[in-house]
Amino acid sequence: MLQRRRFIQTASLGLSTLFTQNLFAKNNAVKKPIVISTWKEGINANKAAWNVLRNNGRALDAVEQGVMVTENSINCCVGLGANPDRDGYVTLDACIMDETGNAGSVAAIERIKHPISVARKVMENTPHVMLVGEGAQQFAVAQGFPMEPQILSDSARKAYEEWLKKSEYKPKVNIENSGAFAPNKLSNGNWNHDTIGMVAMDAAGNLSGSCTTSGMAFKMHGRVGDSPIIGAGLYVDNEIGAATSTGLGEEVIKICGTHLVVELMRQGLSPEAACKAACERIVKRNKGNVKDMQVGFIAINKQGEYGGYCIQSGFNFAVCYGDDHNELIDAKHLMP
Ligand code: SD4
Repeated sequence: MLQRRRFIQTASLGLSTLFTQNLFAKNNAVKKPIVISTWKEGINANKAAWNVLRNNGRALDAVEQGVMVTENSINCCVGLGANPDRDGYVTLDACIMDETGNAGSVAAIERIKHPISVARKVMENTPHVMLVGEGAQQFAVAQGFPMEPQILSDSARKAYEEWLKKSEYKPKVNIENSGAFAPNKLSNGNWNHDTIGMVAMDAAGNLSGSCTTSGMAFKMHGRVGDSPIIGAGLYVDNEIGAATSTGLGEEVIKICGTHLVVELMRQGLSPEAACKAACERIVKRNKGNVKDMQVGFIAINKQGEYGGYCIQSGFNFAVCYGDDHNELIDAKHLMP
């Protein structure tokens, strides 16, 4: 009798363990490490981040080194080669956040090649979160970053000269540029973008994120968008997930976009559903008048699930995980 009871106990224990393990495998198959980033430039940025992650590196190092590739790229409008503001100055914004919830940010910084690394120094070496303009530049120099010459890249100079003819500031969907011409169109026909946002989870299961941009081309001097704002362009909560954004920054700031995405994931939404809900919030706030407005969000959660969503078609993001799998995915969009 005793033996039979013990058998039943063991059998039921076995079954429930098996059941839990199956459920775990199905619902909680943690995909890590993993890195995702905005736009096509994300593919190259992911490669650098992946080098860190696949060698058991820290997500924070991965997201810094990943977006530095884009800041360095001459063919991309993220770093110093980017289009200037309406007064002819290239001003850059960036922020970074680690697994402990620490954050650093710089805005409207000029003549510094890697704003993302300055943002990291703000996080690690100051009691502050954000430095702007001249103060950010002074800090960067004090930390050993060289001041680069104040010159526009060839493509930026041409675009600026063209823009000056009409001097119209009118953001265009998926171009983040101004006027009827499209100076960000590359010779290979692809669009170029002025922001990269990246979020990653390392092998230890820790999350971090980064975002860096030249902001909207031909913006007012001093204008700062969502990208360096913690909770707008980037948010990381190591218990839940991480999100970043791109597109018309003013709209992202008004809904605290990435903080919203992470909080929606906390309530149980998948990364894609959370990104979609944040896009819907923008559309609703604008009473559906979003014809000329693009915003895209991407996110990962603690289970290593990822997703993205945007308002208009045309936004894509790069996802890298597993066996060096690095793929560009077209985000689903709200508007037809
Ligand atoms: C900004 N969100 O400054 C940025 C622009 C952007 O691709 O994402 N461009 O508003």
